[in-house]
Amino acid sequence: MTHQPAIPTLSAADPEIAGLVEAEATRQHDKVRLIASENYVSRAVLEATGTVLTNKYSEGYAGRRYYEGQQNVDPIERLAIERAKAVFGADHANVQPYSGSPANLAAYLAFAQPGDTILGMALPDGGHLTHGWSVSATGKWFNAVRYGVRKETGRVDLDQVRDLAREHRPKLIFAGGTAIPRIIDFPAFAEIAEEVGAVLVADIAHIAGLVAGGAHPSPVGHAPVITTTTHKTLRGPRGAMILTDAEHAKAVDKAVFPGLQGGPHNHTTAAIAVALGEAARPDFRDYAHGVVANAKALADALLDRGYELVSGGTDNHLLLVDLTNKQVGGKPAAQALDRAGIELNYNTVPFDPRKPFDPSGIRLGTAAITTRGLRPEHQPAIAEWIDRVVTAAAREDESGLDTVAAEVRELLAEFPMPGYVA
Ligand code: DSN
Repeated sequence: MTHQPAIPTLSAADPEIAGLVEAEATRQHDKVRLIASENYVSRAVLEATGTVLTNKYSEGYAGRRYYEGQQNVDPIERLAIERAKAVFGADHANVQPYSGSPANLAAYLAFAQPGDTILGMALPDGGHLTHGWSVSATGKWFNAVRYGVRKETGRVDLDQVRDLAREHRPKLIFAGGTAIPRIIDFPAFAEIAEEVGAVLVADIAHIAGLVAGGAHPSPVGHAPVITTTTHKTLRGPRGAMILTDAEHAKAVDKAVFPGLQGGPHNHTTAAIAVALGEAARPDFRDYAHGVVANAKALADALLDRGYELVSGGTDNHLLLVDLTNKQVGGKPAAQALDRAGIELNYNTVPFDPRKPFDPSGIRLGTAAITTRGLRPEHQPAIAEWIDRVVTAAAREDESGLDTVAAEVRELLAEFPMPGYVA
């Protein structure tokens, strides 16, 4: 038994599922987890997600529900809301969106009509599917115009954002994405949105924990609508929130329920409240700054080994590595790294000549390894492992991967994982 909290009843009732859960706990323990959107939640958050709150329906909002029996759920949701408002300094919070994509859909439903023009970051440049990419409902049901990054700098091209906004007069402008290694200039986006009369939606899913911990500038006061998942750098359960100013609160609440969703997932709401309680503590500020320090140290160590980073480095938790000069695609590199105990994802890089399913890059993030307790002095070793494996992948040589995996396990054995006991 390795999973914590222990799962003896599940093991007896359904050994097949329990075995896979145990194996996943071990897998998460034994790998350097560098997927930029993942983390390790605390044991308190894990416990909250596994409670009887999952049995309860609560359509509506606290004090205005469509089902009886909300004596405990109402205060839980109110606590989550109050903690979200306090952590981020927002006027209003809705903690019911099931995840990041539904949270973004709520912004569309609240402030645009099908066929309206919206402006978002192109997916291959670092945006998200729900910022209007063609295969997403948001790209099919809205007239999506897309901005990107400058080729010379790899940074968001704010001149292009302004030009496109002036030309197309979008209803919504999305700032944020999934592969942006640099600080997002929320005041600049706000100025553009104000000029063209658009609602600025800051999607801070990746950086929410950094914002909460003071390691990235906050969009509050610049973007009237802020969407975020709760499970990335914020280190909560899988879920989402929308923060708004007072003016946009009612429309967002109506869009989430009854516009898009039925009953909120109350066990998730409780776990979000627990995670926000953790994010309000002073040690979370150390965590957020530690995430950035680790990312910068990993970036420096990879640059020293001749790796090309989009934008030349990082300001946050995330690195985007272009492997073109290493003569290997992102996918075979990511697969070899996973076999060697280093888990990340292959990713397009801006202006990628290769296909999204076989792109030129890999994306790395330091949220999970920082939770685990790794520090900047550990990053050169991680970069050295990455280099050994990428070099081997370029030669299609698998012989050294098990050795790297063993070295990874040896290092990680010193760093306890919440949710696992050896
Ligand atoms: N899947 C998330 C990520 O990895 O960034 C975005 O939805």
